[in-house]
Amino acid sequence: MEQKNSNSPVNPNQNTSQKPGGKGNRFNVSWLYGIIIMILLGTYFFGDQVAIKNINSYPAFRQFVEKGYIESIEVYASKNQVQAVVEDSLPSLKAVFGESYKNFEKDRRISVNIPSAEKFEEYISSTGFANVAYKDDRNYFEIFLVSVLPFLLLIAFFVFMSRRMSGQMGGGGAGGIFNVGKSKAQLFDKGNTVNKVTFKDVAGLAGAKQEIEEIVAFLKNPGKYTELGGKIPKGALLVGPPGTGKTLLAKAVAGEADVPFFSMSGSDFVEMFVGVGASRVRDLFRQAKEKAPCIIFIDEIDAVGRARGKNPNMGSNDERENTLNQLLTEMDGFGSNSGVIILAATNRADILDKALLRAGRFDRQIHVDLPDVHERKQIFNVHLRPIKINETVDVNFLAKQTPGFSGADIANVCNEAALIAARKGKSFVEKQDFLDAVDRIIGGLEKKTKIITQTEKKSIAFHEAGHATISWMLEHANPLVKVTIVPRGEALGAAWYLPEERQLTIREHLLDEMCATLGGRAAEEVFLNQVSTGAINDLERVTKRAYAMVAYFGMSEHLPNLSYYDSTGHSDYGFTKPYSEKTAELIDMEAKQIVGEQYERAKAILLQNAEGHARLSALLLEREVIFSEDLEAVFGKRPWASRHDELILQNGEAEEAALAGEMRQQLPDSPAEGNAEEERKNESDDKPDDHGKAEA
Ligand code: NHX
Ligand code: ZN
Repeated sequence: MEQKNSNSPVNPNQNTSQKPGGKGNRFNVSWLYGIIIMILLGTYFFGDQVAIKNINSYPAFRQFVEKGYIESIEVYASKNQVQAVVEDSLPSLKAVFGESYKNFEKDRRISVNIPSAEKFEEYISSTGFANVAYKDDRNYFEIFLVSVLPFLLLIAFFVFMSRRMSGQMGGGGAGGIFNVGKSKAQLFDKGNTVNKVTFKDVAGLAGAKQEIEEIVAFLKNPGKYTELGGKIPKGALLVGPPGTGKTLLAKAVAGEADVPFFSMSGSDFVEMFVGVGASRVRDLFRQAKEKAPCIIFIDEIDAVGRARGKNPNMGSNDERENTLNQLLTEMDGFGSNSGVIILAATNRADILDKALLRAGRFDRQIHVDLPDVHERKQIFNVHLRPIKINETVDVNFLAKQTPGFSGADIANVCNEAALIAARKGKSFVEKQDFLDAVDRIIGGLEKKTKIITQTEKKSIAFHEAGHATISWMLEHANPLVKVTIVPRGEALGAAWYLPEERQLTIREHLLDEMCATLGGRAAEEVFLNQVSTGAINDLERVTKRAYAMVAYFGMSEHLPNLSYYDSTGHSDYGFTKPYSEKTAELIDMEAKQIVGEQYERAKAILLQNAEGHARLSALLLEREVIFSEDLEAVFGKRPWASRHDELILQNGEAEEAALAGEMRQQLPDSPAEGNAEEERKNESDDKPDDHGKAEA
């Protein structure tokens, strides 16, 4: 299994932007309102239902009054009701409440309906009963509830909805269906210090940082450049694979230059309404010009910037093209000294419309590559800061174990390692947790519970041992780390390599790797006399490699030095291939021949090392995981120096010493600040900065 990118967008600094008046706040308030309303309603409906006995008969009540059982009376004219308190004496209580008088002893209230308030007044004054109170009991609360509350609720609902809509649209108060044409750009203003990112927060990316520092210089001091008649560049394109920190870099520019920062995604321009994209572009630039000097950042610009089709009737996307045209005009439209600089990020510069890339638009391309081993170390240092590690963790080792990982992947490794350690109940994150995290990210989840028969297990072990044997025997195959027959992700077993980060790949590398990849299937055939479907992934990779060698790299016998690779992206090829049918057949033949040769080679190597392969398989079946030390014990030391060894030879001991020095710094009790300081110094030592001199 080879190291590959899982492009997981995990960067602690990247996505922490918060809109003003964030969601959490509003939710609390609306909960509060809800609770208050519930309490009010509750007290209204259940509040005064304390035991009041209703006397259904008005004559009976008159009897009570006349017999002197009643202490006081309250008249509720609007309800045509009377409430009375019964005298606190046993005979009165018994007479009024009957046998259950004990329940009413505390609150001796009764109520009765009366024909009308006037009639009752007449009657009561005739009896001479004095303790009567007339209550104006028009229930204001009830009136309010019936007449005003519905309107209030309605209004509150509308306010809530419109606020929520504008919240979704980002700041600026734009929102609702009437504002589709407004730009959705999110504005990070100068004063915002909470999410401020500076170059210090960006580890690695030394080259890109240097180029982008120039843009900061333009923004900070435009006069210096314009005085000599130069023009400030309008835009820069950040190009690089996912997760390498393009957004982070753009934020750092804004943070360093201390200017407002408009951020939006290319797909934000597109909406279901026609013409919206173009008007959003216009609105964005209008807003930006008001805030100049400032930065506009458009993420994933390929969503709008893809090359416009040549055939206007077929396969073209009018809406997107209109948006792109508007973007092009806006970039041309304002003077270059207006102080708006546009940064855009993409992972595919080749498919962008050429008009976007010409001088005066995105005239600079800044390549943000996957980090090399040194940069990975710096990135690890950043992400390890919040993690409690112990002395078993060595940053250099981690950096070496993670070729092909992006910054986001490294952040993911650190987080995953912490989670694994926590699951095991450790108080520190250890080296093994990091290794497990790397394995998990490359290979997926371990599935120890998969049910596998002994025969299947044997096939798996033979297959993996085949990979291991051949990659050990071939000079240019990737160095092996370990071989496992523990199911993980989709695979039942895997041979783990540490790909060398070479800059150039020669034919021998390709062939040896293909041979090693075919070793699994070859071992099944040679030693078990059967083949399984399990090799599908191996075969897919080999086939693609073979076709690439023939059609792209010009490395085959009958089609030498011809490449049908198309880097322009104008693949009107889609249907028509750039070569004849005859060539197509030839490509097929050549690819078939290359794969066939390597398969035969793999079988031959396995037959020569049958004994070693058998020992490896047995070891695998016994232990499930074997490491390169075990292979060394079986086959003896590999006689070839790895690329890493070569680099160390080349650079002498200086590098090793430097690495050792930084290792010390990584111990948890050393202050993090000093650590970062040291790092920056090392960086500038490595790469003498000749641009800086010219500017000063
Ligand atoms: C299946 N899986 O699909 C079972 C569960 C030949 C011993 N019935 O070549 O595990 O057969 O050297 C990425 C990586 C599919 C994607 C591996 C998608 C493997 C792996 C099929 C070992 N190791 N094959 C290998 C394997 C399989 C598969 C993959 C993938 C086997 C082989 C998978
Ligand atoms: Zn395999």
